[in-house]
This record gives sequence, structure tokens and C-alpha cells, in this order.
Amino acid sequence: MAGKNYSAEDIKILEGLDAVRLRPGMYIGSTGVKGLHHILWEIVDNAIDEASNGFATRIEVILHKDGSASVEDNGRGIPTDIHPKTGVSGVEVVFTQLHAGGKFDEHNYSFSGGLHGVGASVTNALSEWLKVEVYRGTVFKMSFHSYYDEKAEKYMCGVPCEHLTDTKQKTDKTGTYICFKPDAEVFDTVNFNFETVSKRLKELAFLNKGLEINLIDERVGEDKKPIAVNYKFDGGLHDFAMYLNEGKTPLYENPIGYKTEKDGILIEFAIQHTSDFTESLFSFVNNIPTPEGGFHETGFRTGLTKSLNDIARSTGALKDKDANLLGEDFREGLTAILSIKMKNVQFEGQTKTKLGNAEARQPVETATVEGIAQLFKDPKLKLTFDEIVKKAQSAARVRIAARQAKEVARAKNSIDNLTLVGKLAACTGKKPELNELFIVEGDSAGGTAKQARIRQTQAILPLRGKPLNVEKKRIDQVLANEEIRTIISALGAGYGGDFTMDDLKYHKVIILSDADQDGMHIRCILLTFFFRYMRELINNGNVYIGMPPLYKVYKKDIVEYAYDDEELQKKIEIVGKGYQIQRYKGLGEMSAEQLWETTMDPARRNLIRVNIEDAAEAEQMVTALMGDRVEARKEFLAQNANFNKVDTFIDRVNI
Ligand code: TSJ
Repeated sequence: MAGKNYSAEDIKILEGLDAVRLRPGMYIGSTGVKGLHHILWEIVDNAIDEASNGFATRIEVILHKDGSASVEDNGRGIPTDIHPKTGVSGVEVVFTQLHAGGKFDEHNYSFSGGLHGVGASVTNALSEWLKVEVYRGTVFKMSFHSYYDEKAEKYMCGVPCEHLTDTKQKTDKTGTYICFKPDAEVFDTVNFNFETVSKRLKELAFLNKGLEINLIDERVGEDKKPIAVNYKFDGGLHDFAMYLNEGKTPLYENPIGYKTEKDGILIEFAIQHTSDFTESLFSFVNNIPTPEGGFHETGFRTGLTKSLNDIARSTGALKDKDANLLGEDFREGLTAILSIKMKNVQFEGQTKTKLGNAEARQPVETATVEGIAQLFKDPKLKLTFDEIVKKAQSAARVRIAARQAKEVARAKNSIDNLTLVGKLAACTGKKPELNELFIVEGDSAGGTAKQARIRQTQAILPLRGKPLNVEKKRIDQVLANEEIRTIISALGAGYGGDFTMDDLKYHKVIILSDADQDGMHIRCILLTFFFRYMRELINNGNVYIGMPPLYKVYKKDIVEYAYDDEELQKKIEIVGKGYQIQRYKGLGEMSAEQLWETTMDPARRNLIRVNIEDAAEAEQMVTALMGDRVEARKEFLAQNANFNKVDTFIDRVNI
């Protein structure tokens, strides 16, 4: 049977998709690079669902030369029969109706929803074209397109080219293949980022034990081979924990993990402690990262503290006279992954990555208590438990000592603060949302920046020497460092668990360092510090990196600046014959006027916003760059020869 032509009557049901095209932001957050990837995740999520339900074992994603992307799974294939309510095929429903995901799938566990989960029809609505193949004995095909309708004088989006067609071509395989080309009229950029895609697919492979995910990037030069990566982790979260702890020193060899179901919520976790002093909890809801936390994290933390204290008492590690250990003690050096799956998720918070479902807390707590109790019944894990308690007790000792030291220092602290911020050239404006703090490498560049700034909104904090490498230090040592304390008091919002966004005095914190190794190192240290002790600042996108130009190209009155070698060539052409080049070796070589024009003027400067979308990767990078394992650092630097790699957790934006 050939596909019938698509009639005008059929088109009526498409009106929903117009809304998507009219206001893409409402459905995918933005039309920037994030939104672009969002429409890919919508498709990938569907394939992941099929795998979670036990029907698919392999997913292949291809980034094609023409800008399209395809996703194929080896599941059951989207239903091809006519859907009774709408009178069209399952495939057509999926791609033409908003929120159709999982609708005809009531008896199956399907958890997609939330951040993604707006449905594959959104991807269709925002694509130039989309093609579907379903393999169910024979190959079924259907395609959709978007175009401007001259008569109706409007843009038609996601319109079927014909109904679903059974080509009658026999096939042994089963599954679904989707290929779509994001509409360049909708998105600011239609260039998928290999790093972004591969990182997310790797994360999904960790979260879905045993699932094989392949990614092929075909968008390379004629002569070069496509890049392909392949992920399959038979250890699931266990492997994820090992991966996150690469480059750290684990306190016991094997991560421990547990998986169960409570009140209709699937709960899974894995933990492994290291010799570090900070906690890294990575939580997910329906495979979506929740860096802002929420009720599942609360339940997990409470459950962990309760059960570990209980076991410590019953095994005699804690005596009757001893106080309970605190949660933070048990979490020092903890790397943990918590993954839950539930229905009707509610995301909240600044970036909509915080779980708002209160009903998730108790089941997660119960599951954690039950899991930890059960795991440590195994005599083989006795040594593991001993290590955890030993670590927590040492954390408790430091905590108690630090509190005593703090009390002693408190009186003197108020004086301290005055002298510390003495180096700061504060701004006169009183609105934190408008104020910017430039942290500038070196006193001389600091002096230039003070001359260049707008006093009203720009404050300058010069940093002399390198601030302390915070990664391998305990909090009391970090606070002993003057540069670090100056930053904390200048920002005025506290640090660590006491960090309070509402008290923040500058909503933009801009790191300004030279483009050499030293400057790069200072940048790394500062980012590590913010990442460890003011993570909310990074989560919220308040931290930026200033980009001074590398070259000045000039001739008489013409002056152009270039920020990299590629741009230099362009600027040379603009200035033309007789040009001269000045290469800036450091910020100190620029005049106040030049620094203002190129780096500080909000209208002309180029800032990089530091983002934490990929907390796991950032975690690894920070550990590799700043941690105490020399081999890990060397290896990392060998693989990522230019220090610039730290930019992989940085999303470039022009402000
Ligand atoms: F939706 C989509 F187009 F985005 C998409 C769906 C994209 C990709 C790559 C895969 C899929 C998909 C859907 N893979 N597998 C499925 N499975 C179903 O839709 C399905 C199959 C059978 C049954 C059943 O009850 O027999 C139910 C469902 C939901």
C-alpha cells in the first residue's frame, strides 16, 4: 500500500505544532546551542525509554554532513497500526501531537517527562525535515517537512509528506530510525557539538547499565575518517563512580551500590570514598541531571547518615559515650551517584534542575537505609566499612578543631576583613545585580584596570601571586590563604555550606588573567575554588572569564584587535597594506584605554561564561588539574596539551 496523499483536512491537527514554532523557548528553553541539542535529546530520550523498558539494547547516533542528526534503536519500533482515537498511525501521532510521548503505552513503565519529555513532535516542529523508518518485519517509512505556504501566508511546520507507508521491503531487524535536520531559521546555530553529544551519551550509557550507545560524527573533511565513539558499561553506576574517581585515591577498591523500587519509584545508587575532602554527589531523575539537588538528594543524604551511624553503633565503631557522626563527616571525600526514576516529575530552581517532588524524599531515604544495611551485612565489606568510619571520624576531628579555631578568631576577624578588602577598589553603585567584580592577575594590571573602569559598577580586586591550590587543601588551610579570604570577604556571601546568594555583592565575577601558562593556572585555581566553595555561583552563571586580545593590528588611525590567530588574519586584511602588529604578552602591556576598549567595556568586550552543565566532566577535570596525583595530572596534560581544555566546561557567550 502506498501512502495516501496528505489532505487539507489532515492538516488541521497540526495546529499544535505552530505554537512550538511561534515560541520555541517555551518548549526547549532557548533557540541557542542548548535548544538545538534539546531537540536531539527529545529523540534520544525515546530510544532510551525503549531500552529502559527492556526492549532495546543498542542505540546509534550519527551527526551527518548535511547538518542532520539520526538516532536508531533496535527496539520494537514505534507502533505502525492506526491509532483508534485519531484515525492515524502511531508514528504520525508521535510526530504531530504535542505531549504524545508514552500516551499509547499505559501498561509500560515510561518515565520520560520533565526537562526533556516535551515529545518528539517538538523536534519535528523545529526541523526543516524529519524522516522516520520503522522496522517491523518490513520497512515502514514516513517523512515530514516545514515550508512557507504562499497561499495561507504562513509557515507550515512538521507537515507529513504522506501517511505512514509500508514499503513491503523485508527486514530482519526491528527498531526505529529517525533522521532530522534542525531548521536554520529557528536556531541561532545548527552545528551540533561533538563534545556535548558524546558526553551526554556517555552519561546515559553509565545510567543505563549494559546499553550500547554508538556515536558517529561524519562531518569531517573528505580525506578524513569519521570520528566514532562507543559506550557500554556493564557495571552501570558502579562504573560511573570508578570513572569519576579516576585520578583520585579511593579508600576501598570497589564502589558499593544498590538498586530497588519503593512506592513506584526506581532508586539506584553507587558510592565510593576517596582521600579527598569534598563531597561529589551526582543525582539524576529519569536520566536527567539534577545539579541543584532536591528531595531525592535530601532523602539520600539523611538515609546515608542514619544507616552509617546505626551500623557504626551496632559494630562498636561508635561507643555509647561517642556522639553520632554528622552527615558532612560521612560525606567527606564521598563520590556518589543517585539515579531515580519516577512519574510526574516537577523540576524547580534557577535552572529547573532541582527535583520538587516532596514524595520522593521518604522512599529514597528508606531505600538508602535498607541498601546500606543490607550491603554491610556482607562480611567481605567489613574493611570497606572500617575505612568509611575512619574517614568520617577524622573529618569530625577536623570539624571540631576548626570550629574552636573559628571562635577564637572571630573577634579578630572583623579587623581582618577591613585590612583584607583594603586592596579592593570597590564600586560606588549599590545594586549587586549591576555590579561587577574583576579579579585581576597582578598589581600592575590591577592598577591599569582601576584607571579604566566605570566606578559606578565595576570593582577591581588585584591578586598578587598565585592564590592557593584549593583542591588538595582542607577548608582551614584554604581560609588561611589571604588571597582566598580577600575574595570571600569582597563577595560578601560566605562560603561552603553557608554561601548565601542573596548576600552576593557582585552578580558578575570576572576573572582577568594573562593568556600564558601562569594566567591559565590562576584561572584554574580560582575556578576550582568557586567550584568547591561557592558552587552556586557557577551553577547560576555568575562567573566569567575576561578575554583580553592577543594582538593589536594598526596603521595610522585604524586599530583592530584580534583574540586568536585566526582572527588576526582577518584583522590584517581589514587594516590592509602597511599594517603593524603588536602582540600583547600580558595585561600589563595595555594602556587603561586599550584595556577598557577590549576587555572591560560591556558593549565591546568578549566574556566567557563558566557553566556547569557537565558537572561530572568538570569534576574530573578539576581533579586531574589540581589534585594530588601527579601521574593523573601529567596524563591529563599530555592528552590535552593546551591548558585551554579547562574551557570544556565553559560555554562561550558574548555579553
Ligand atoms: F519518538 C521518537 F520518534 F522520537 C522515537 C521513538 C525516536 C527513536 C529513536 C526511537 C523511538 C522508539 C519508540 N523506539 N522504540 C519505541 N517504541 C515504541 O514506541 C513502542 C513500541 C511498542 C509498544 C507496544 O506496546 O507494543 C509501545 C511503544 C511505546
